[in-house]
Amino acid sequence: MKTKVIGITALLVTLGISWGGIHTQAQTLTVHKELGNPTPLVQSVAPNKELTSSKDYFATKKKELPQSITLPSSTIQRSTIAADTYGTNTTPDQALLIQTGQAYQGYIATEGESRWFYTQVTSPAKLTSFLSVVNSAAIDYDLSLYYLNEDTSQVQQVAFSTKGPTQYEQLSHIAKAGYYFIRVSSYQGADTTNPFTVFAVTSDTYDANEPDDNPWLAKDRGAAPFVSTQNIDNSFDEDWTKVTLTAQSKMNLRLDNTSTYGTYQLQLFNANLVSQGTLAQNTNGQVTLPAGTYYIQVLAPSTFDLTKPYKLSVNYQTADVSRVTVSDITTDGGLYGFIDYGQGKKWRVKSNIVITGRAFDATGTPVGNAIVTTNITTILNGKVISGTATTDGYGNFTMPVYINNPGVGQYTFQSSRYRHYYDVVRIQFFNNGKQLNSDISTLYHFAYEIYTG
Ligand SMILES: [Ca+2]
Ligand SMILES: [Ca+2]
Ligand SMILES: [Ca+2]
Repeated sequence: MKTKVIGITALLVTLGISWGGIHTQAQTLTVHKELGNPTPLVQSVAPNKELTSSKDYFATKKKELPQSITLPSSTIQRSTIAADTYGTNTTPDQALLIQTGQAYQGYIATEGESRWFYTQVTSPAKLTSFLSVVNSAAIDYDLSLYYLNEDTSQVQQVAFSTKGPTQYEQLSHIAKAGYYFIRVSSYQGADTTNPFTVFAVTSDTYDANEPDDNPWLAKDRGAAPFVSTQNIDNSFDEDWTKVTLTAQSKMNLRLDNTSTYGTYQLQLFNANLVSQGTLAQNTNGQVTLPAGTYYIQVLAPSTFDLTKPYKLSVNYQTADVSRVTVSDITTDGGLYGFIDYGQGKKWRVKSNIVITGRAFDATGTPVGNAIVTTNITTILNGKVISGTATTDGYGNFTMPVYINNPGVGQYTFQSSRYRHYYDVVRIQFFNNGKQLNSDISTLYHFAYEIYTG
């Protein structure tokens, strides 16, 4: 076995030297992902684009590529190759060496052909490979990764990415030291004018969910709520999660990121890999989704921070909210209280307030994981102040609201030594865009006071 290992290593080194300068053209390309212009996920909107399509992308099996290929020993000593404009690396034994971190371009001349590349991983690492494809609905190239078993001279498939036309392919694999073969294959069409670009990069550190760079590698969370703490370990890293809903559900999504260097984005896909929308970091999103399989992708569109993990939280609202009750509203200004200035008992507020309450469905059962929003309509210029909160498992919510608009003092109240000026302002509550019944509908918005002696 020992001699065989040396023999193959020597072969690869030979290939690298004799072919590397001729056919593998390291490009100083700026490789970037075409992320398209997906629409933001907006709370209370159910995008569900093209869900009526009966064709489940993942149920449509593409023809299988071989799981393992034995390198023919007769070609090992071959030292010359025929010139071919579009590359002769059509089989693994003719694979071209690529260096990690560099992008290479190539062409596929005939539908069904492949172009093979290989790279050496010198110590265990996460290996990420990316394929930018020809932007044509008639051309579908796929990407797969094989590990060279030096004992058997077989290359064995360890990962693949087989999305549809115009979609880039990406995969990741926790790699041992050794040789990895990257296959770009034509599932449909070919193009000798527009090249593909293939790229491989290694990461020394990575999160525990890796490899998870595409829907086939996605972590399966079923229908259960979850919180996933992960990081983006290179600018191409994508972290995919699969969820399966057994009934129509209101899904809450949130991507928390405290890094000041990296900016992340969440995108939700249906089973056909059609985007349902994107969600910026540190914002709440809720979508109503029919039963089915969905994929959540987290990536860094511009900058990433290896050292600061992000937190992806997904849970499901348990029922439709019908009403809320408010048990407390704290405020700044020494004005806390549920008082009566003359228009009935109301909570008095100034600017920094916290509303504590609970959400219920039509039968009076508390609703967990519901996003409750409020609108407070102040008097000055009619400015509407909004707040939002998510209920816990028992329907309780705590909602900070900053009323950044002063009261005008449309009413007065004379106390023993002070005259209070205040407004009576409307407060409303919503869930999924629908106004809720609530036990309060107005607040006293304190403006100022004058000492009257
Ligand atoms: Ca493809
Ligand atoms: Ca990651
Ligand atoms: Ca990943």
